Amino acid sequence: MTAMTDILAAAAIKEAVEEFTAADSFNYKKFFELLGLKNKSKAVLKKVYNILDTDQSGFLKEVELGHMMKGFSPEGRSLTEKEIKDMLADGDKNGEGKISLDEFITMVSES
Ligand SMILES: [Ca+2]
Repeated sequence: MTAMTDILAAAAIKEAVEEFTAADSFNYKKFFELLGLKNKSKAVLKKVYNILDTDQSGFLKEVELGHMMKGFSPEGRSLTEKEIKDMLADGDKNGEGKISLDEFITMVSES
């Protein structure tokens, strides 16, 4: 199984996770930027997405979005309800309540 540290620099993951330790401080655009996701290929972003999609449903649901930071590092905290809602409000373009791979790639490209 692929680990995030096989895809992204461990130092970048550490920096990104440490940036948002305070509740309600999470900003996915800045988080993705710090992780260095923006210049990654779609194939690499798909690998990242598949790791975050823990139940392999093909979508990132609220519970998986809540574990966004934990998905990158065990040091990451759970996101708050507000942070999850804010991320969905921005990233869930078709309003189905979950993030598809295409929406995730768009979120990264807009970061
Ligand atoms: Ca899922």
